[in-house]
Amino acid sequence: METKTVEFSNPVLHGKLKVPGDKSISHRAVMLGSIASGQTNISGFLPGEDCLCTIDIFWKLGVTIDREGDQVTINSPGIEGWKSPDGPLYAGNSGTTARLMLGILAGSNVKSVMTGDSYLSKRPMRRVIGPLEKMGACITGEGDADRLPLTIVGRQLKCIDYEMPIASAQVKSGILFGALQAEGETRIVEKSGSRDHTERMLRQFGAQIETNDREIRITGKQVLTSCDVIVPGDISSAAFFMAAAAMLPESEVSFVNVGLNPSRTGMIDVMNQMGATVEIVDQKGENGEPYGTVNVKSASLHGIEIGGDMIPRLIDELPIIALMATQAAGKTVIKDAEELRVKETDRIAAVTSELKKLGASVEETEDGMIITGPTKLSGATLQSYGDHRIGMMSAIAALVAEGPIQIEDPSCIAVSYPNFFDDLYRLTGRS
Ligand code: SPQ
Repeated sequence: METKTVEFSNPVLHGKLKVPGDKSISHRAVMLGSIASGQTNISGFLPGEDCLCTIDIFWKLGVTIDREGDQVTINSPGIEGWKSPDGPLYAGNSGTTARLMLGILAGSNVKSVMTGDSYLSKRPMRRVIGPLEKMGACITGEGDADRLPLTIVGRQLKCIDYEMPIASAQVKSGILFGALQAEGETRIVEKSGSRDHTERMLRQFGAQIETNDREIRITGKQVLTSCDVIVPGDISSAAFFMAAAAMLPESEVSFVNVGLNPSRTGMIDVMNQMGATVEIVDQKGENGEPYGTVNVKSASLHGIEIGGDMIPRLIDELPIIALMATQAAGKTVIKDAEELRVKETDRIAAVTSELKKLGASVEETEDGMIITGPTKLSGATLQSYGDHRIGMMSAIAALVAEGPIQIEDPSCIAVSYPNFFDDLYRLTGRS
């Protein structure tokens, strides 16, 4: 197994950072651009492994997609013109690809088999298959069809009235994609507001969709109109360097072109509550996805409680928030975050175990963690668990630890942030 050693001596972070495109938005742009007939141009696309899997799947369905760096051109015959693929559709490590594609394929007229890597094949799929079955979907697999591989026989779906038992943008989006092809009006009531990129982008592609607090209504059989999509930088990727800049004395980093969709900015709110100096200096793009520049300066941090409706707004940032909490004075309590247990790995168990190896005071709870700080961290060998967010948390830990950190299996970081180490070394003045 590949191991990477990361070590710094009194690092300071300085400069400007333009993080790669938002992963959630990049997936959805390829999906909606392939459902619509005609040409869709995407700029700022994330060329990470997860999103490349999504592109590959649409190639297999008969959509022409050209990519040069972060520019993607889609020429699609529209969902009606797709063909059944010759082989399996491989979603790699990407839960977003698998769960959203289940909704799309269920209402298409193709037959396909969805597969994934060993990590994705352990993640639950019934959460999206359940409501899709109520719409008439035909999705089969081993046992109760909760895991990949799954066979999807596309057919005419009908609308549904669905109250979501969990706060999940993937489940909501899977249902919305099914509803787009279904007969009648679908109504979804969210448990807690999750990221709304699908709703925003459906509007951009000309669909009628009504949202009112936690209720969403969409009528099926709508024809989408292809368009141009601009993908802002991923705040979940920026979060690693935002936390680093806050923790390291004398640091100051300006994050340009970073996505500021309110359903994703929990990290900024939590950093402010912890005493960090975070400032949004401009904000643009109100109609599609808001984005702007965020400045972060080092500050002395203190512990807080994070739970409830805040959780879906920062779910992917919790590993780096946990690391930041080891450097904050007092107790940080993370609760209501049991969804972390079904990510690329069980992120509650993984974060607790790896932070303990560094000497942090962390207690695992059923739905989160309790971290007491500040603690001086020391070097150690850390596992990534094949999870990009645990890999990046481990690399950022090297900025605050005394002694080297060896990261086992760091290649998973390419799933969402292919140039992560280049940016890390550039901001610390080592490039
Ligand atoms: O795609 P994947 O593997 O599920 O990615 C993760 C991540 O950390 O990048 C989660 F593991 O992000 C999810 C996120 O946690 C992406 C996502 C989306 O694009 O809709 C929504 C969230 O998942 P969920 O289950 O809460 O809907």
